[in-house]
Amino acid sequence: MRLLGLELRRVAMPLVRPFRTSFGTERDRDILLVRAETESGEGWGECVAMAEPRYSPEYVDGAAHVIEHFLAPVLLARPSLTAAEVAGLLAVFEGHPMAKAAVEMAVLDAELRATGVSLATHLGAVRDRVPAGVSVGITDDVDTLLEQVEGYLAEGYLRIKLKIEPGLDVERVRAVRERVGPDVLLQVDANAAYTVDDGPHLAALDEFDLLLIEQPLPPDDVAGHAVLARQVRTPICLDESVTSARIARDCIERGATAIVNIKAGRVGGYLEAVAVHDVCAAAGVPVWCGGMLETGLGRAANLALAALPGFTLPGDTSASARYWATDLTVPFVLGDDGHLAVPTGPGLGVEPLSDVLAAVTTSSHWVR
Ligand code: NPQ
Ligand code: MG
Repeated sequence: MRLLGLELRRVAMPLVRPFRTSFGTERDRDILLVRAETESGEGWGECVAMAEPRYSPEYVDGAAHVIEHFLAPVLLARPSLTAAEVAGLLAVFEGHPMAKAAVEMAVLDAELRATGVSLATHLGAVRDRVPAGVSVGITDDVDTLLEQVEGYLAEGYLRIKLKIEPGLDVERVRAVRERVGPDVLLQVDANAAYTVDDGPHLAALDEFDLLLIEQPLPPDDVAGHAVLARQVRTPICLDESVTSARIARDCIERGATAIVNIKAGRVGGYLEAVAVHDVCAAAGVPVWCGGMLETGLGRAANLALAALPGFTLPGDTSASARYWATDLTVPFVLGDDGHLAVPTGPGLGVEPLSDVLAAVTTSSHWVR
């Protein structure tokens, strides 16, 4: 098919509650959506870059700029294009995985909608529903944290992830574990807030029977994670460090990670995300699907990915209501069993609701 244009559309979405991590507090999302216009119909992509370069070097204005000036021209110059070719064509540019992933997602959605195939089927899904976990931000005090955790458990979430940082870690986890009891699946995410010298301190988390400790050290400290893995009994799970299938294999071989968080935006697209899944499956390493506070578009794609066979742990794929009072798509709702249904329609299986899209759009720019 031929790509005729890419629409770069910005939407402003208020979060239902502030989300604090070790790198900052988010109150609203300023999200870049990419609409691919092709000869055979349109497709949607969502860029997971934040407004500021805190989680990774990418940020939303930068992503829009690199798409407009570098990525789009390469794809628009092709007389015909398939989604499978996008990553290879864009590989001439260094970095910018979230921008590349958003463009590939839009082309892939257009292609699959044109052929009537769901993203889940295309990626190799083996499930029609996935267990829902939830990521709980750092709170001002312990009581608020316990209240939020109990609220999510009452809603039916099957796994709780607590954001931690130095000083707000061991005692917070102790309080939650004491409150929820031994059977609740519990894990923590440090977003790179510690150093390799914190090994003995992080080993104090071992007594709380956590599923994993996510990304304790900076993304480039693979060696440090391998050292840490020998000092703590709780499995280390890398997020920020894993930027490709090749690096996933390297981190596993070096003993730096026993479990992997997969986010398509971080690795340059859903097709590379499948490659990360395959590397981990071959090594016997469990994976789960991360989240980046996506709208229903990115949420739909994450559910398709999370339905692959190697995703044996509940992910950060939560219901729409975890983040939004009004989602951009038909909302994803938690079933009584704490699962979310994998979309079955062509492509993403969802599209923006036109009235909501119009209400939240702050700008639109076509690149042709
Ligand atoms: C993580 N996500 O696993 C990320 C971090 C994160 C659900 O914990 C705006 C956009 C705010 C992306 C805050 C979860 C964000 C963001 C946190 C990602 O590390
Ligand atoms: Mg993380």
